[in-house]
Amino acid sequence: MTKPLRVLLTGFDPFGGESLNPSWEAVRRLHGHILRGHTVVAAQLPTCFGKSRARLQTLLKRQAPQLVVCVGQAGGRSRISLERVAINVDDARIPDNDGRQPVDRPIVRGGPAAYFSTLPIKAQLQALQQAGIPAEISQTAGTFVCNHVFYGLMHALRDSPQVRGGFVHIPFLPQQAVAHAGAPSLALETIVTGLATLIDRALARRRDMKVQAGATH
Ligand code: PCA
Repeated sequence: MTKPLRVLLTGFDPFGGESLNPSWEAVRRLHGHILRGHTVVAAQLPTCFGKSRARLQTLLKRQAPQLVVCVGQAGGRSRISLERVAINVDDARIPDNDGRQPVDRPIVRGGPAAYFSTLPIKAQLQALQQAGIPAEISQTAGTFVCNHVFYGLMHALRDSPQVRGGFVHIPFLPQQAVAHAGAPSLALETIVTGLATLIDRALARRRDMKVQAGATH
């Protein structure tokens, strides 16, 4: 039997007084979609240090995906942000959804200072721009739960170079921006199309990689 091809796409539950999280609203709309022969599995992570990473580990084991894209809300940003790097520190400005607020704590004791995303972020940026969707490369995913999950993901994938993974931050939805004067927002449909576009680009690159690998043998 051939292995099922899967993309794991995660979003978070609401935090910081919001009634929704655009990351979950967007990823759940892609659940079950087939992209380049891969079934998208959307799952929600709690906005909690520790628990979020544990849930992600379980999902990685259960789904054995070929590609993993974790998505989170970055209120105040105006574009889809393709994160370049995850750093080994938890440093929370506000409590998480369990009331925990770690300060200057390593995520993995003795782990590397940082991991790079293994998503083709420059190719994805280009694809998003060509589709008319505002996007950017971001050099920091912060030090809250999103960076925690991103670092946990890349640590979990460190010995699985065939599985690509990374993190994407998205702006508020327009209905959230109503309560935040001056905050930029993106429509849900734009974000959903953006995520599908960047997943498609990453899967196209996987095929390129395989063709290249095949050519050298
Ligand atoms: N954004 C937070 C955590 C959950 C989310 O959606 C962050 O940027 O860390």
